[in-house]
Amino acid sequence: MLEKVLIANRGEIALRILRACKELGIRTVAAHSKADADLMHVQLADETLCIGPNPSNQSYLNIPALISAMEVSDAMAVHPGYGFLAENADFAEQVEQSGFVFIGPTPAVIRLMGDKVSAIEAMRKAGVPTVPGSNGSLTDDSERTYQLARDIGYPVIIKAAAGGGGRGMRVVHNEAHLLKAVSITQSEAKAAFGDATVYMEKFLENPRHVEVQVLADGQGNAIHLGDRDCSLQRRHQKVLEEAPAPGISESARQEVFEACVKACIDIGYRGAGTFEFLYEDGRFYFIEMNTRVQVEHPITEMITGVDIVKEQLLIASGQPLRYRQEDIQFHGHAFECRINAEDSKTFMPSPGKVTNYHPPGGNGIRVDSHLYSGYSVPPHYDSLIAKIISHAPTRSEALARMRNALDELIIEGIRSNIDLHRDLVTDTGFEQGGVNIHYLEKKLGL
Ligand code: MV4
Repeated sequence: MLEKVLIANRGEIALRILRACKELGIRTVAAHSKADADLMHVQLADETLCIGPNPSNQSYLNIPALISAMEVSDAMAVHPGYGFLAENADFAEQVEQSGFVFIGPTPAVIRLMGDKVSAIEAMRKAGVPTVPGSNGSLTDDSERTYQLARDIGYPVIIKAAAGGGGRGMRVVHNEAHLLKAVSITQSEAKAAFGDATVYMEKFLENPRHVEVQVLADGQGNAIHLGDRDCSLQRRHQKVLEEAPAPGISESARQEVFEACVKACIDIGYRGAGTFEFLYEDGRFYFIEMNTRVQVEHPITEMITGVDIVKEQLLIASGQPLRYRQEDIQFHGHAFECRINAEDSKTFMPSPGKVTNYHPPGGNGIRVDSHLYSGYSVPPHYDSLIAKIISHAPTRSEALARMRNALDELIIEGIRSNIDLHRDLVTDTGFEQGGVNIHYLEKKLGL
């Protein structure tokens, strides 16, 4: 078992990781920036280390500072959480080369999935359904590019191989705009990621974002924990998620689940991971794999009873997966509202002191948050301050519990997007279930 883990993150996920460590009797080291000394998990950790000044590139993204912190504190392993260095293969590699454990997949697998062209190729080989596309990167042979787009059929989308999460993409509606779009995406990709490689896919006009959670031990065992619908998003930021994804046939989902599990075995996956799909007209199309724990993991925990972060720690300690697929039973429905320190209407960040905080409670309500009355939300990092999670036997009951929870929630002193969530959970389209990725932006008039 890992004896001491360094938490290389902040906010609610750092607290989430700390709680899982404590449950397993693992000692914790909170590595934090100067501004973050008063974070909840820093106060609860066995040891704390300030790793640098406030800007994240000098603290939470500072690889030498984190490795030094592991050496100084004699931590055996590092949990990267999400964001920051969680999907940085170079960080994972340096952690391993320094003799420590990176809680996540191997550097090679992070790299394979970080390059979207190689990720899609690996998935296609494993039998995971992908979007019709270039099956590889585009070349400078413009005739071939034209022919590819004709074969795929317009509209097509040009994406950066090093992109992902909505960065570095361009939709093309006809031949006249194709080559220009390719060259612009290439130069943007080169500037943003240092890699000009791009690929082409059929552009799906009205898909849903449905993702599949997996766990694997890197020893030949892998399971899935079902799916989540994350279609309610604004500018590629998820706002409200649910599990399972509503209105998808049991046969379609079982087929995709089995393909994901097989792919995990094929690529030697280790740890928690998420397969992202677009879902349209009854079909799944793989787009990306996330090689980290995700913000929305609690809704899967609620419907499966599996503690995903605890399993990450057990897997990293070298234990074989302690669940087989038949051990996993799905119970009910769960929602997650992401509460951000931002204005409900303008989405402007609203850092500052929380003068009064009252979290909701009751049957089937979980709150993952580092907030406390008197805490100051710093301006340097992302604005997620709380996740309100509801669970109940049916979708409509889970939604009713969420409405109550949002009514009870009080956060004063800063602005938050609670009112946006109150609006969403009473939206008739959302209540019906199965809205697509454009629904929220259309509702907001964007
Ligand atoms: C697409 C697509 C339509 N067709 N790919 C955006 C984020 C990145 N993960 C992939 N994205 C998309 N890829 C094809 N072939 C539409 C999107 C997309 C999107 C996807 C998921 C959730 C929200 C989105 C919002 C806009 C566009």
